[in-house]
Parts: sequence; structure tokens; C-alpha cells
Amino acid sequence: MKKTEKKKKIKLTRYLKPYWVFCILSPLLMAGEVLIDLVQPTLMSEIVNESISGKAFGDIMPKVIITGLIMLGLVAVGGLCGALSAFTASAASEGFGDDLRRDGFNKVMSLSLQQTDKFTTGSLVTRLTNDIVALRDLVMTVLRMLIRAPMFLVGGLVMCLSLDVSFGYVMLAAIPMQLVIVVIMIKFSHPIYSKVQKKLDAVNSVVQENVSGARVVKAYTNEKFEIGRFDKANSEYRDQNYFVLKLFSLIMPVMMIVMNMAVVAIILIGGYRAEAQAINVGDVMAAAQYLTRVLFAVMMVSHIFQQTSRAQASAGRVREVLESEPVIKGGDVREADEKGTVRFENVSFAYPGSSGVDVLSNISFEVKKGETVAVIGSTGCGKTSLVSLIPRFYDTTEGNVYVDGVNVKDWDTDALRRKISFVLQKSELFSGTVRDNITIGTEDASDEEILRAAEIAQADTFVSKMPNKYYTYVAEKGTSLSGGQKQRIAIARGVLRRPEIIIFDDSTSALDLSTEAKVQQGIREGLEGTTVIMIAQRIASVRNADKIAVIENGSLVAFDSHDNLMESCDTYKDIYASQMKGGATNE
Ligand code: TTP
Ligand code: MG
Repeated sequence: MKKTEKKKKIKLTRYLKPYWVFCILSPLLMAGEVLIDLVQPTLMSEIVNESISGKAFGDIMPKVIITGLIMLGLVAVGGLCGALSAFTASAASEGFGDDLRRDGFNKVMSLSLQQTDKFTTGSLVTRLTNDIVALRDLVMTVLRMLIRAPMFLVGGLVMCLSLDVSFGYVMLAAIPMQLVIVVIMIKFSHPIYSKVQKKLDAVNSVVQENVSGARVVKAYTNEKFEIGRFDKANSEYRDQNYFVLKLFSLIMPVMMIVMNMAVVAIILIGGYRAEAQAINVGDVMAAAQYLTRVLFAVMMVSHIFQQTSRAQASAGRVREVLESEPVIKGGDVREADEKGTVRFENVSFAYPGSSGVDVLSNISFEVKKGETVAVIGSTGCGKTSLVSLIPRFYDTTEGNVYVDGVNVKDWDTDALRRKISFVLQKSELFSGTVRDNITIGTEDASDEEILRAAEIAQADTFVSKMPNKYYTYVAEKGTSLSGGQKQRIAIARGVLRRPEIIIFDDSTSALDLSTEAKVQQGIREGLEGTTVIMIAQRIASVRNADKIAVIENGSLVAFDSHDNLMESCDTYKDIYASQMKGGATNE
């Protein structure tokens, strides 16, 4: 519908704006350093010329000492300028990188699930770290080199030619040679950089998957295969990077050779000219120094280009993140008259990016405030997908979902999601204490409230036995807890919010039937008035619900109470019969 919307272009240079003072100061200070540096060879030549002038030692010394002191003083001032220039450039580039990373992270947080899935976690990590570092480095280089290089180039040329115009021939030969080398380098390295970053994405993805899936890998002793997968990604990354590095390691010596040959040429020409009394020996030395500065300037330019081409690849990747607009954008409704109602109206749904196969088709039903509605159906029939539409994790392809009588597309997304607690099928815990994990989204809860929520979720029974109770540290992803313990902490988190609507996606699957019954009773008593939508596999878990939605292959085949379904719904009767046979239902 809104696919034609124009993409916002983001200029990364705007991230330099807050640091504009530093961005001006740094090159200015650098200019000071360069100017002083350009004077040094001239002062040096004066000392040399004076020393070989044949005057008496006593006559030479005062001038040598004074010039030497001036040189020293200038070096000190130049050094100070250089240091301050480096400070200011770092302040600007670090600030730039920091702001960019923060905005990038905020953007990632705002994206819809389908978008983060598409980027892949590995790539998002590389983009927010490595790519931003490349951009920060470029800012640093540009601030430090952009003024230094042309000043050295022009200043060095002028000073050198002012000593003797015939040195111009050397320049005329050496500079184009250096430039050709620079152009060759840029031409070859530029296309490689975006490939290098892509390979790094792959490396990060493998590391990420294996660290978070370490248990599976170990359980299936699949380390060899995974190490192989890593080696492949890693060596591809190395090869791409290696190519660029080889190119540079070849080019540097070539540039140095050109430079040294040019110095030799200056000394040769200068030697002849000095013999002809056309120039002083000290001036020849100064000319050689100026020449090296000119050629260094060309090398600096090549360095800037190299970093620019690397940063260009990174800039594209960072901009891609910053410019993605969340596919799911909220409306502006923040309040409604109804509370705690959910209505599906002819809803069909296919996952974005899938080949358009409907996961849900034409589903309509209504949940009233305070009702408990269960959703049952065989694995993969679309239960999780169905409830994901309520907090608008995804948009329907047809039909509409209404919460509190308002279309979820019109709700402000935060306001909508604050009404709902969603206890996910796979309990996600974060590293931190038990308390931290329960209070996600309700950070200001009191100890009393937390305890009450934990009691309802039957979590207090085991948390109170832990060494530091609610302040016990939970390892990353809750690895230090059992599956059922994790589920109960996740339920406590959902309860603590005191939502209008609470959704349990098979959240009691790891609990034994008596604990599950206690949780359900706790919720009925503790969260009175809250609408409960509960996915479950076991009839025993759902039979007390006000209504049960029976899903089969993405369609709603019945929506009624347990007793009525036992009379009228064959699918439900089949599920019941199969579970009775297995003895899963405790009558
Ligand atoms: P689910 O809605 O996840 O099915 P379910 O919750 O009923 O299954 P279970 O009891 O095992 O939890 O999936 C329905 C279909 O949608 C299934 O064919 C897989 C597909 N699917 C996607 O394509 N992308 C997704 O992100 C998810 C969650 C499911
Ligand atoms: Mg599911």
C-alpha cells in the first residue's frame, strides 16, 4: 500500500555538525604545524651555508646558535599545534562514530521483525561496529590529512622551486609517476572493499549462530562441521583482505623507490649547480627535504583515497540501516473506550518474503473483556502466527485485527503493545538478575508487586530458594535455569505488567499439569478482568477456557466452549481422543 513511499536519504556528514568547531580547529592547527615544518629546511640550510662559508668559528657560532634556538622554538610550537590538532580530530571523529552507532542501534530497535530478519544479525553487528569504525577512521584521516597534503604539496613545490628552478624537472618526472601508482591502487582496491565487508558479515554470522546455539552443536557433536563452516567464511574473508593488503604492500616500496630516485636526482642536479656556484650546498639539502615533503603529500593523498574507498563501502551499508523505515508504522490512537477486547475480521496472513502461501486464511472471532480464550491445533497450524497479529508484530494480508475496538493499524504501536503482555513460546531471558528479567518493561515495579507476580506465576517457589533470591544472577539467555523455571519467570514478567490482554504462547508447556493448573488459577484470581488468550497443546490446559479456537491448517474450524466442542467439533474430538489414549489428560 505504502510501498511507493520515497526513501529518505541520509547524509552521514550531518553527524559531524555537532563537532563543527573541532572540524575547523583541527585543520587550522594542522596548518600551523605544516607551516612551521616548511620553514625548517630553510633554517637548516642557513646553518649549513653559514658553516661552510669559510668565516671564522667565532663569527659563525652566534648565528648558528640563534638559528638553532629558533628552530627548536618552532619545533615546540609545531609539536603543540600537531598535538592539539590530533586531540580535536579525535574528539570530532569519536563523537561522530558514537552518535552514528547510537542512531544505528536505535534504528535497529525500531525496525520491524521482517526487516531485522532480512539484514541478518551478523550483518547488523558488522554494520554497527566495523563499518562505523571505518567511517570514523576516515573522518580522522580527512581532518588530519586533507589540509596537510595540499599544503605540503604546494608549499614544498614553491619552496623547492624558489631555491632553484631546475629542480622542477625532477618534480615533473616524479609527481606523475606517483600519481599513476595512486590511480592504479584506487582502481583495484575500490571494488574489493564492499566484498571484504560482506565476507566479514558471514564470519560474524557463523560466530553468532554457534555461540548462541552452542548446546545444539555440542549435543550433536557437530563442532567439526561448524569449525569447517567458520574456516570457510574466515578464509574467504582473509583472501579478500589479503588481496588488498598485497596490493598496498607492493605499492608502498614502489613509491619509496620513486621518492629516493628523485632525491638522488636533486642531489645530482644540485651538485652540478653548486659547482657552478649557482646555488649553495645548504640549499641543495633543503631542496631535497622539500621534495620528500611533496612526494609524501602524494602518498598521503593515496592514503586518503584508500580510506575513502573503504569507507564508501561502509557508508553504503550504514546508510542502508539508517534509511530503512520501519515497515510497521503506528497510527495515532492512544486511547479507546473499550478495554481488553480482541476481534479478528476475515483475517488472512502470509509471512512477508515467503512465496505468498497463506499461513492463516479468513479467520474471524471475537474475545470479550475478561474472557479466557484458548487456541488449540496441531503443530505448525498457525497458532503463533495468529497471536503475533494482535500486538502487530506483522500486518495481515487481508482483513483486520481490532484491539479495544480500534484497528491495530490505527493504534500508536507503543500504546498498543503496552496493553498486551506476550509470553513467548520460547522464553527469552537476558543476562542480569531474576528481578531484572521479571521487570523488563515495568522497571518501576515495587518488591511487593514483583513478589505477587512471581507468586501468580508459581516462580516464587523456586526463586525464594535461590542463593540471592530475586537478586540471583541469571546467565545469558537464562542458561542457569531449567526450561520450566524460565517459563515461569517469563510468565511473571507478563503478569507484572498488569496488562489488559495477556497472551500465552504455549508458555506452560514445560510445566507439569499440577503446576500449570496452579498458574492458571493464579492468573484467574490475580489478574481478574484481564483478557487471557492462551495457546496450548493439551486439552487439559484449555478445557476451562470460556471459548476454545480450534485451528486446522490456518483455518478456524470451531470457536466454542469445551462442552459444546465435544459435541459438535470432530477435529476437537479427535484431539481429545488422541490425548485420552496417551493419558495426557488428567480428568
Ligand atoms: P506457527 O504459527 O509458528 O505455527 P504454530 O505456532 O501453530 O506451531 P507450534 O505449535 O509448533 O508452535 O507457524 C505456521 C506456519 O508459518 C509454519 O508453516 C511456519 C510458518 N512460519 C514462517 O514462515 N515464518 C515465521 O516466522 C513463523 C513463526 C512461522
Ligand atoms: Mg507456535
